[in-house]
Amino acid sequence: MSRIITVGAAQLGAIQRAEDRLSVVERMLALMENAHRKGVNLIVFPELALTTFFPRWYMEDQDEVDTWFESAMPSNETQPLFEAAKRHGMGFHLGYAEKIQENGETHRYNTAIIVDKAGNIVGKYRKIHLPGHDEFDPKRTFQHLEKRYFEIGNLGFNVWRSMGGILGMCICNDRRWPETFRCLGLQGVEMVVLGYNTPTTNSQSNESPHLRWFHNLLSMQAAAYQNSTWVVGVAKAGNEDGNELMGGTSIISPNGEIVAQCHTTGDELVVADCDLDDCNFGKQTVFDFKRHRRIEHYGRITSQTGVTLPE
Ligand code: CDV
Repeated sequence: MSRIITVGAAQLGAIQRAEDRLSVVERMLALMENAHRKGVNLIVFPELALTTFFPRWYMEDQDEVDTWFESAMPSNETQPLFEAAKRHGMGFHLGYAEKIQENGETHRYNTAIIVDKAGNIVGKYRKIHLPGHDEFDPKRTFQHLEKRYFEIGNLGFNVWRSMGGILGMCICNDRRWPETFRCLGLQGVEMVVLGYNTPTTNSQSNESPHLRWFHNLLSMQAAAYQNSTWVVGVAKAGNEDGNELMGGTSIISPNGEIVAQCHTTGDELVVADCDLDDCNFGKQTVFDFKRHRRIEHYGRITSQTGVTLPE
């Protein structure tokens, strides 16, 4: 039986601070409609897809911060996405800011979900590698306050059997960490879906946009190859209130090759037929973990965070 998932990587262009969720959901529905015409089974939207990338704004008033969070999923505004999934028989991946009550306490996470073609949430991931800082930093040309607004994800790196394969998730900065993908690879992942909001410039250096683009692809392509998995990385791109976010949305094969890529910084859909059986060769040969991994020499990876220098 064929195990092809026709994936739509649905890049979103800029969302200004003043734009509301309804107008963003309208744009997402248009991308779903377009994807449906192209036979897409799974459409992937970016990190924090429903609003502007609000962690660039320093806020002290928690009520104001909370206006950027979803306290229900689906909500009134996002329900149409779930209905479109059912109508089109198309799964989707969505990143959003999650506010949740657990054991009588309020928690806030940078979250992503996989919704199946029946409109059911089948997987949830909460971002683990939160970048940035938690207080206003006057030395930066712009802020990146994820550590202020979100807690570290508490669900670990999981995979789910869905759409005929084994799917995994991570979010933006997680893609730069090989540990992320190896945890998923060790569960046999065949497709990792992820969204990102990556500024075109570095707020702390004069790193070139070219280098930023290169690091984005380098991380995802290496991860795909080293775990023999499809990787679908989807950007929120464009100029949000004067702040540039890079595009580069890509669908990457288990060989690490880019098979489809967006070339604008606006709303754009690229589609690829991803055969999950293409993962088999790498998983059975050079990256057959059971035969080749040498865990007796990997202790530092889980026992140490910072660098220990030699004497
Ligand atoms: N949203 C992100 O996680 N962005 C980071 C930036 C801060 C470098 C990223 O890794 O792309």
